[in-house]
Amino acid sequence: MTSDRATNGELLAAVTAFRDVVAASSLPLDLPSTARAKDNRVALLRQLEDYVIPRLSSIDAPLLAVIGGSTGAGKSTLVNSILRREVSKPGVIRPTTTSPVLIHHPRDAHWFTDKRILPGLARVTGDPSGPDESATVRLVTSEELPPGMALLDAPDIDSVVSANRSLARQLLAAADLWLFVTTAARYADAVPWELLRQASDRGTAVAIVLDRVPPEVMGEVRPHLVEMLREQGLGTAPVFPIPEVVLDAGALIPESDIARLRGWLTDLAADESARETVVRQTLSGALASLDERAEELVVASRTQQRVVEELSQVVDQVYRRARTGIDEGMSDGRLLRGEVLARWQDYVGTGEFFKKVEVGVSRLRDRIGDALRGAGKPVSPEAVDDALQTGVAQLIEANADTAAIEVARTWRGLPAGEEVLAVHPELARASAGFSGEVDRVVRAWQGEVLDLVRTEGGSRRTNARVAAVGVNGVGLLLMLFTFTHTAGLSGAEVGIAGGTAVAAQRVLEAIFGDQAVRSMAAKARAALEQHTDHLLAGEAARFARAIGRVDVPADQADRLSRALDRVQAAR
Ligand SMILES: Nc1nc2c(ncn2[C@@H]2O[C@H](COP(=O)(O)OP(=O)(O)OP(=O)(O)O)[C@@H](O)[C@H]2O)c(=O)[nH]1
Ligand SMILES: [Mg+2]
Repeated sequence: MTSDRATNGELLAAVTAFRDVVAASSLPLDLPSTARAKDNRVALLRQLEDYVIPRLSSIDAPLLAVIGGSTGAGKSTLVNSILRREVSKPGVIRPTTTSPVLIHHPRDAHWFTDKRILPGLARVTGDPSGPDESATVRLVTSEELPPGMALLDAPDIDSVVSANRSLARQLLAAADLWLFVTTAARYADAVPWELLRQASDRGTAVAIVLDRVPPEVMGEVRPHLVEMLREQGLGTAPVFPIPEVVLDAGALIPESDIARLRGWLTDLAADESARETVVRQTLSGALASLDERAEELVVASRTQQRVVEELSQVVDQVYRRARTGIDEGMSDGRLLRGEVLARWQDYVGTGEFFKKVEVGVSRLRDRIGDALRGAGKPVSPEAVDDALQTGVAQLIEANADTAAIEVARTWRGLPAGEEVLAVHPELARASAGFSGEVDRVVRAWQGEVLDLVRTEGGSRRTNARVAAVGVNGVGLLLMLFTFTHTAGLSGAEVGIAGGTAVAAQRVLEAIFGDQAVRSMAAKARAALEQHTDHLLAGEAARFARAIGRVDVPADQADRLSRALDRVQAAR
């Protein structure tokens, strides 16, 4: 095997790099279309770590023959019979073997005491003192077995104990050779055949022990089994029938009945090139099977990536619409109707104020103060402020709530959306603290508008006018004007609210001049939009976080593809 060392080196490097990429990959979404790839990803990783990498790293290590099959098939009895002593306890209590027993020649010990193979299992040696410990492999030496080959007695493949089942599969995946033990009574069972099909798909070397065959059915059972093997692409697998004998507890199968199987195993162990053939067969089968499984993982990664993108796009679109909805609500004059209008009219007094506005700017200047003081009545602008605050907050909350409902509704129709929502049902509404947050932000904005009025006052004359009306009153006018001005509506165009807007505009212009008023309104509006964007971004981020937790790295599929290409090139 020395001639291939350079190739092996490159192949090992490529496979190790591939393993790292597979290990780093994830398929976090529960999609029906990628469920199989998810299972296969784990199996692929196992196969790389338990077989391909250890085998490539030490191509000269002894051949590992794993004895697998259903519980009670007689695996442990067979192993003991081959070795002519009890190395693995057989038993009547099913399942008996719960942790694997690995038997090797004393000279081969160094191959198995380290973690080259089955790194997840702790090594124990010596006779078992108590019950099997989980996650261990018992190492037993035997001179009966030639150097160059090790046997592993595995737990049952179709165990009622699920840990046994998965351990048995892991052990089979680590094998150079599967020695499948079945019985005359059970050879047609489904589970062993499912595993044999996998072995066939992966090109794993397989031999079958047809155990406990009553002599009178031998002529019928054996050809049937051979036929079944052929159908599954395992026509070349040798079959070793062993006749049923009466066995006392712990007794061994007579030498003569086991001789053929023993001979085959010891010949294989002694013949380096035959051993190499078996190892190479299983290794190239395993390497070849990487392609399909890796491709499946690549496709599944792309699918999941696309699904995550689809889900995120919905969030972007819906929240962009919410933003537009809020903008429109702030521009079309609707905020100035209803409660705001009623409070405004309380504030300025109905007919009087508008008459004063109509009189004209020059006279108005002198009368602003009176008008806004409600013709002598002490009226504060706060009631209008409150109404406006409520209106703006409701507009933002309603749009945010609709957006959440809309995203949830659309997600339910998309792959994986339902699952994410099942984990995060709170996403279907605006977040719990949102209303309070909006109130706080809108109030803060109102404070900023007052600051704007104070800083824009500028000249002494302007300051004097502001003072005449009161900062709060001017601030209120600016807010009202802000909600009509920026959409390009003139006061007259906004219907019922028109009077309000015209009044606000005229008074503000009288105080600041029209240029300054426009610039102040633009600033106030920009500030509110910035706050709104921030609030909506926070809401949208909840969805991003929910998918973020199941995010598929964007370049995962490409990285897998490239790593696989390198393995293929080195093979
Ligand atoms: N008569 C007879 N009994 C057998 C033979 N092989 C095994 N047995 C009995 O069948 C029972 C199960 O044998 P085991 O060797 O423990 O079976 P196993 O496949 O290792 O079972 P698990 O470890 O549970 O997977 C024991 O009571 C054995 O004595 C055989 O060839 N003939
Ligand atoms: Mg057993």
